[in-house]
Amino acid sequence: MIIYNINEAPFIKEMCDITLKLWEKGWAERNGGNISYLLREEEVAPYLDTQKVISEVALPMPFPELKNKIFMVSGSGKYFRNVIKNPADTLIILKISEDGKHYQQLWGLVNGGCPTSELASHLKCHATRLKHDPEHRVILHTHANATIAMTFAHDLDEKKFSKTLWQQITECLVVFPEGVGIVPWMVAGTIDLGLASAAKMEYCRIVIWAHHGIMGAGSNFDDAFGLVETVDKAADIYLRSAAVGIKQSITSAELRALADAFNVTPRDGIL
Ligand code: 2HA
Ligand code: ZN
Repeated sequence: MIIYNINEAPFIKEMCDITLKLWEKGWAERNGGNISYLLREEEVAPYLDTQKVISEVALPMPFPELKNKIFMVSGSGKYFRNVIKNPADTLIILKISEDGKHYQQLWGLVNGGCPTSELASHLKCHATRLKHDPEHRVILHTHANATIAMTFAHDLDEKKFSKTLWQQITECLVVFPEGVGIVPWMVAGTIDLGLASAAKMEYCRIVIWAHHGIMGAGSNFDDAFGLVETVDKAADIYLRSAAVGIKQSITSAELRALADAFNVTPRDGIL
């Protein structure tokens, strides 16, 4: 039974908050970026009749592992800075059908439209992260400035890239000991980009799309956003120091000592 106004729902407020923050960071120009948030039936039910399907649309590929799961997703072409002004116009709540081949619209996109063009990437990444982490819930893609810039200036070998990031701020290794995944430049919005990203998410929660942006995964928005902002800050420091000339750095031995002290295991083959 619906008892509350959905605009008051914590998950809507969280989405409004994060989209505005991403825009304020300068990482979500125009319609740049997209987010999807796995919702639990019991948190949606007080606000929405989850059995009432507005429309059913074929997915670009089947996702049987996500059947009956409910996601809130940003709309294609929608601007992050406008989400807070009109969540029902800019977001959609959808459910994956029993056969995993369709999404069922339950709410949102009241003025028409469809979920993000990167839906295949989001769903594939959710499916992959859920295999590794039952608490996983958020996939966030944004056009983080320094991260994008670093993909022009640094070798794209992801092990070298990860090590450079770890060397920028002492705590990076502790925040993302698995390092980052990197996919080469690919056409945006394609299934291939989704499959390549999800393959990286088998072993890390951050995937950098060369010359495009970053994808972060997490159990909540703080978690996913925290990862992305840590990577982007490290990239920013790298660019600043590289611009004036790097004279010294944190060594591999120092990073190993840090890993021991914080009881984290750096991804093999990086240090
Ligand atoms: O939504 O960021 O990658 C626009 C994009 C596509
Ligand atoms: Zn993008």
